Amino acid sequence: MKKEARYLVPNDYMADPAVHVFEGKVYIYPSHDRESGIPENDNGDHFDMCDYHVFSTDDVMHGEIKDHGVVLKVSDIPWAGRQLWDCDVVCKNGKYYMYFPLKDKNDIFRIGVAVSDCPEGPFIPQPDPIRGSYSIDPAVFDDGEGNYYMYFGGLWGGQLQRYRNNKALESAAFPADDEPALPSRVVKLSADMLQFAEEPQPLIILGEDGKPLTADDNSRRFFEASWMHKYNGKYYFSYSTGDTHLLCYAIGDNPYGPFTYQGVILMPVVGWTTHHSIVEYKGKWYLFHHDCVPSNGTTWLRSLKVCELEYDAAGHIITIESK
Ligand code: FUB
Repeated sequence: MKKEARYLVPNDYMADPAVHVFEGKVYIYPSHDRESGIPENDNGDHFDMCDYHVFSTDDVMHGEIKDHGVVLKVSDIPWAGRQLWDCDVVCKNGKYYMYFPLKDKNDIFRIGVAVSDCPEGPFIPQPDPIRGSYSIDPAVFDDGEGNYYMYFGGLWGGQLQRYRNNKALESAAFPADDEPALPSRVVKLSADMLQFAEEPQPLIILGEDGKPLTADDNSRRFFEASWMHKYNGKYYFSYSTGDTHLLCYAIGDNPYGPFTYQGVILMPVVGWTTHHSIVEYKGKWYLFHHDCVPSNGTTWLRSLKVCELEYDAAGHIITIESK
């Protein structure tokens, strides 16, 4: 289905939107793309972002998008190396916790936490990354019952292929084509929101045959950009397939899964990466994502977009072809 879409920040390059409703307003936490001059490669070195802005609105399709300015930057973070990629923010007991992936001084992605008293920041970083954290794209889900789960991981430049059972390998290893694909991870956060409460667990996506999707199933297997939302009592895990440029989803009965593959949310857009969040606001559902139309296809200069998202009567997401 073709959907009317809106570019949210036409005067700057913003990507990877994590979006939540806090205090009755929509808050957008994107990556802030920039032209660093670093050549494009499979490690994603050209995505050399160094700060975050926060945006808010009370009318997603037509209202003012307020820019709250820079809320965290690489130079504020004691353990920083480079590359602030996709972040997410969650609220617990009136405090706001921003989770962000960043390469440390050894060029290894870790996940850090920064804290604020309000949704628009600024966010004050903790002195060290989360113990035992690795890879990229943290998305945090509040189950409404006092539990907060982080979903994370990303292949290639996201370094997930360097880990098995939460331990670093001597060197990166991909499964054989007919073996289960590398999974995203899910982990419950500690009561103080600053650490993992348990060992991260693999998030398994099953095909219609009840077997895990295999590594060669490039148009369905997980690549990066985890997101979790709940609809009609079911848990919807959504993600990017990376090199096949789709946003897909799978449904489960609890936050840990397993999840069963359902279909495509968004067909490929202009640009290599695809990344999103799904949020309900004032009775409507929205898909926030990015594309590279305004930068004439420059893959590392992405622009934030939003359109409405709909479900059919059975709870399936109707596939969107962005305009
Ligand atoms: O923005 C850098 C990376 O590109 C993100 O972490 C990925 O999800 C992809 O959008």
